[in-house]
Amino acid sequence: MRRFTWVVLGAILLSGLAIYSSNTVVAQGPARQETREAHDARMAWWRDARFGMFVHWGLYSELAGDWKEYKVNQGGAEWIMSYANIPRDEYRQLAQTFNPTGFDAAAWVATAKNAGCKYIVVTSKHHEGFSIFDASNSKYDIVDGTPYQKDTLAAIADECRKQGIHFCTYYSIMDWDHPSQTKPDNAYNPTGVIAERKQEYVDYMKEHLRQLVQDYGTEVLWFDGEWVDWWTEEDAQDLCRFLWDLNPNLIINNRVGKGRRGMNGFADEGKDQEYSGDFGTPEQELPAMGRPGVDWETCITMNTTWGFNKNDHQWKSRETLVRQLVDAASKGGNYLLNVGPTAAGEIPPESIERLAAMGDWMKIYGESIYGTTSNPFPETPWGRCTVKAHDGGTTLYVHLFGRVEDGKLVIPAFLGGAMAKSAKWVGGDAVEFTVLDAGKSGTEIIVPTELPNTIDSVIAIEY
Ligand code: JFZ
Repeated sequence: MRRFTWVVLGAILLSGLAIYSSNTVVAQGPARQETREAHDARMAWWRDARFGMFVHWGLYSELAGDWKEYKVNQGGAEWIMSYANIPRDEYRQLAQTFNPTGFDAAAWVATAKNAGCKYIVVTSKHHEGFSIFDASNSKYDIVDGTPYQKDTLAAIADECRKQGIHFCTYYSIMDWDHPSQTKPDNAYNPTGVIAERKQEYVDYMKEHLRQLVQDYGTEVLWFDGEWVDWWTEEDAQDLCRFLWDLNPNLIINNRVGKGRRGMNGFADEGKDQEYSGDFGTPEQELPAMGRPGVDWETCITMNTTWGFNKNDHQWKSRETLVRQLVDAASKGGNYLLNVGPTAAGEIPPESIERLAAMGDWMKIYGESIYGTTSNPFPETPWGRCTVKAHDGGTTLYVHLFGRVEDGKLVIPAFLGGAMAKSAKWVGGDAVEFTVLDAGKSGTEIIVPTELPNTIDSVIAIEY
């Protein structure tokens, strides 16, 4: 009997230790205690994906940058309600003519998929307050408030599942339409809240979000507009608990909470884990480097606007876009590239062309992006590096953005001086290489002056 008791006590003690040691709290904020292992499992598909398509689409798409005399020449055309100070009642009229007869969910999803995107993030409700899904508690939505009457978000969600791409939604906490929200005199940002009506609005949001999670099956909730003064970190934690009760696998960005400090998208150095959210959200910039242990995704526009703007012709080149994606991956982050469809429901041709070009590149070089981890070297003068560990060893992807001087490239020692076993162009032939000092001094690669790809040529070195 005594022996048995000791065995039981020992077992309890050991399992307690095991739980304690694996019970690292990771970067999803105080609302959730999660072991490193469980957290990694929840984030796995998203980390492997590396490339997503952002869609900004709402009533602002109809204005396309113009309201009477007012013109948005640069920047977010989806802000026109605030910029031009359009009264709520007048803005609401836009719903009556919102009729995207050219909308084709299958085409949108195929465009993303052919570009190499593994997920889509669609605005379900932007700051304007109009829902492009069938909101159960509002008539100001695409089904009940427009001549179109069809649920575009449901169609996109279905197509995503059909075509095998992850369906995710954007949701704005700031709302320029809801009667609980007070408007400052000059414009709508940031709205205040009538104190006695805050709970009513939070419940209103929660019902939207419940629908997005349970009825539409969103896999990521991409919050925004969290900078309104009345929204607190405690509110965010309550909301996260509510959402994770509905779906424990849900991934939530850090704009749900109050940690983010401006466009760099992170909390103050070392503080990310003290705030809600699974990943940091830099906007319109590639961070100089990643943050160890903190997931992140940068969102970028192809011209200067998120919502469609017919006045905006400042398109980034294909080369810039591909290299930004490579840059993000090399720093351990995701790249979320935006399109702003027209009121007719069409993705602009300039965006289609660029996504197609990215797809051409990704079809050959995708293996150097998906499922990779960040660059291991302090400097990469030739371009960028990504890494992929696999069963037989480790692949180092050397991304060349341009010609290599003297045609010789020395890759520094890797994995503590491992020997390179082989080297080849991704999508091509073997590459000549010399292992220096049995790997302790790295690997020398002979690079021809003509590179196989003008945007980014990639050499895969096996270790
Ligand atoms: C926000 C939105 O306002 C914008 O319309 C778009 O949806 C974008 C993806 O997100 O833009 C922001 C958010 C925060 C800052 C700047 C722009 N900020 O903190 O400086």
